[in-house]
Amino acid sequence: SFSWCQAFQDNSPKVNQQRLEATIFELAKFGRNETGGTSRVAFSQADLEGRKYVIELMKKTGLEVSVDFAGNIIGRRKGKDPSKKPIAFGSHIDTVPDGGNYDGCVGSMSAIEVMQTLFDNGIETDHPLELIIFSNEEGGLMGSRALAGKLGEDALRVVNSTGFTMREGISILGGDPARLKEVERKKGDLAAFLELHIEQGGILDQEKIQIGVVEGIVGINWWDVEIDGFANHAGTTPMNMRRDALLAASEFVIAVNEVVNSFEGSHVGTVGRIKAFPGAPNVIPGKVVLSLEIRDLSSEKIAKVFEGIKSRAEKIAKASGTTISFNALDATGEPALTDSFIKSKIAQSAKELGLSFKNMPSGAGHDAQDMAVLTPTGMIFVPSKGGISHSPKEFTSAEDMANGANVLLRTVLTLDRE
Ligand code: HGY
Ligand code: MN
Ligand code: MN
Ligand code: MN
Repeated sequence: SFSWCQAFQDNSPKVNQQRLEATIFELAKFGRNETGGTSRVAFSQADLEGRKYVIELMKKTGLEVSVDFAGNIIGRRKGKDPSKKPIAFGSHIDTVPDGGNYDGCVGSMSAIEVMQTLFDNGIETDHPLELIIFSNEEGGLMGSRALAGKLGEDALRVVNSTGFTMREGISILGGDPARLKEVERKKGDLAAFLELHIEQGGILDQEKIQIGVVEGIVGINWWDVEIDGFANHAGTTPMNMRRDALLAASEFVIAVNEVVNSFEGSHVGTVGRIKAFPGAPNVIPGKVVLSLEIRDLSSEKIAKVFEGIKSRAEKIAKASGTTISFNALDATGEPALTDSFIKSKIAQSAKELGLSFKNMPSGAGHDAQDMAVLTPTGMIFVPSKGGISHSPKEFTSAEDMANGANVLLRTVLTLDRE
């Protein structure tokens, strides 16, 4: 076929698969846990050590490396034409608690591998290139929101599982929360942004397709939910005289699932964290705090599902003698579409490399959704075995990673010639 022929004759530079895989394994050592996965939550010691490793690796590829005031690691490479805007690409290396070794890491280490390949082959691009390792992606797209000018006071108060607020975390990473204005990029500052990422779903793996061309990225909304009842003696308070916050919370969790299922569409909703107070076997829980997350490609749909959940919550509160309140967190991304021209260049690159590909949405959030506000943006997906992610069982083969990195490299070089 045409594409096979192209691939056969193609002698463009390729990434080094073994070297890429080795850096993925090396990075996984920072925060490795007994499950074989990684806990490298942003602001943790493991995060700091992983970042140090990545900075050294970036320097070896000839990049000029710095950490911006939001804690993003930035690597710059000069272009032949300094009047051209930089082509940027990258991802994140922080993980969820008990996460895997591939989410964010594949895109980050592949971006470094692309720079190394350019270096090894003595390739100079016309455009300057910029490699970005975004800070605290999992705790609320912190680094990319800072670049997009969306990291306000409310966001800086948001806490991740290390217990640090973003404000504290930024200082821990060597940034400065008082100088975030200075990291903001303007529309048109960059020529393009590209992010390679594992799919985190099972479509590519199931359909045996090598590359996903991302069409859109879901918006995510988070709320802290507080349920207030009355803490009382668990032995002396009769069952019909209780205002048990955890009992109301149990109904709430089920209601979230029912409401989400009652709407047509591919939106999802999750209660992922719950804590009861005071938290003793012989005390009726007087207070519960839990998390609520809703995702969809449409903000209106998210709002509609939330209204449904809120009205169910009112009924539960009334029947249980509790109050249920919602506090919207400023720590998430808006839905975003990728750029159609960049999409076509990713597809073309995959085709020229003889790789199978398909267009698909992203159900996971990504820094790319904030970058899309600033510059034409594209995303490349590679398969996740069994569709597992945010889990130590996350896996992507070295070959699939290298395929993705080669598509990234080729797309960068194609955009550079435009
Ligand atoms: O949660 C997400 O979708 C992303 O992995 N941060
Ligand atoms: Mn993730
Ligand atoms: Mn990710
Ligand atoms: Mn007592």
